[in-house]
Amino acid sequence: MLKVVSIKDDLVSRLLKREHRGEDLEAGVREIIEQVKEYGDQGFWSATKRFDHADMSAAQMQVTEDEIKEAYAATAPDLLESLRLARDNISEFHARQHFQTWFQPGEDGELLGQIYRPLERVGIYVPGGTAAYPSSVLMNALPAKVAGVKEIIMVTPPRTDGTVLPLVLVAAAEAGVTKIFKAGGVQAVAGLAYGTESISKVDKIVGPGNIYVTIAKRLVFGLVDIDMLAGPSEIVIVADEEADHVLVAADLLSQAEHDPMAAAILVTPDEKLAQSVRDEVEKQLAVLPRKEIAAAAIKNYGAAVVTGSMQEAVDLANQLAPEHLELYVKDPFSWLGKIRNAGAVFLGAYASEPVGDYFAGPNHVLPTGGTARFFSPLSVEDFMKRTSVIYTTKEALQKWGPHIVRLAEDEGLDAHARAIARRLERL
Ligand code: HSO
Ligand code: ZN
Repeated sequence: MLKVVSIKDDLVSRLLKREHRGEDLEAGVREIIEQVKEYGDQGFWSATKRFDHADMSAAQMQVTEDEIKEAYAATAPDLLESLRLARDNISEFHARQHFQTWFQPGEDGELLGQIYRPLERVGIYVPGGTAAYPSSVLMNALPAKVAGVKEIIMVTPPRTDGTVLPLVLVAAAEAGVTKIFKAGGVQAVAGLAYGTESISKVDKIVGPGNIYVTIAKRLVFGLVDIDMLAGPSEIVIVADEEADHVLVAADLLSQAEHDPMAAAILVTPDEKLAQSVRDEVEKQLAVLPRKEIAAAAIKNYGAAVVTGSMQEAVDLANQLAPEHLELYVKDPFSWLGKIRNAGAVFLGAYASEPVGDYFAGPNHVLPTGGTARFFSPLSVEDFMKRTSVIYTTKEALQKWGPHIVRLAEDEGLDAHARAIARRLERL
């Protein structure tokens, strides 16, 4: 049952601390990473056998052209059409994300600037089981493609019969993924980070996974880059008396069905709305195929928080810093400027959260667990790196040199100072 509480309730403090770092699981994860690091493919196979219960040879692990063809054949034409339209919207949105290579000449002819270049090779993790989402394949691979990444390697755990969900393969092909390996879990992350005989080492690993995958990403960070540490999905809906309680309940459940630890929170100054949403959630839950997962989420991180005003509701939303924030209110644009922390904001009665999950174009890989305070949605820039450029002329060095010498000597770094001083002597 969705709990209706006041903003002062203890539940609200618990909602504000939704952390899922899993430090207690770290030792076990480290052990698997070490195994792959030390034994390469060999370590990899034994972990795959142990955790995915799939016994495959190296040759069977990489998805073949034939398997992709079979996946297309198994896909209904209208489903393929929807997937392609989603792909086009996502590509178009990401193509608008600007980042700039620039050069600025100075008054003494010096030239300063920065150059953006795509990463060479990236790894995309796609979860298996009930979280194998073709939409996430598009969301992770397309920004990499737009950035100009040459090699996109996807890993995804096989089902026990050694196959992968056909639409996951089709989405990968549609998004331009280069290679697909049927591998998942910590071992797949380690394989991508260290490289094995069959998997090439990548520069960055993106994509959500379970807590073990997330810990593995955190542990290999530095050796490779990672996107962010994704936790269970979250939705916060700020609604006023204008909102339709049936639709609010439906949107809460849309994220609750992802994970028993997903957060689904209504924040409203209207107590009557809170109560009717609570009753409606019960009603809709009863007929939801994934009702067990959704009911667990509602129990763990579900709430309808009643505030004293709209301003107080928006303040709480900022503190919660949710992955998804719906502003289901009279004049959503008048509140937009007041939203400081959210992965994605959905405005108005029609911008239901799944519009963003599947289709509109913005990325659905978003910061969770309050990390929207400092993380941003996955973007093209995540697949690029910057290099600074410095060209100095004689005239510029003449002006800058004495300052550099002074600063270097102060730090006790005489070789630095002399590298400059020797040049100044020659001028
Ligand atoms: N809401 C999830 C993404 C997703 N939803 C995939 C449906 N499929 C995390 O933002
Ligand atoms: Zn979703």
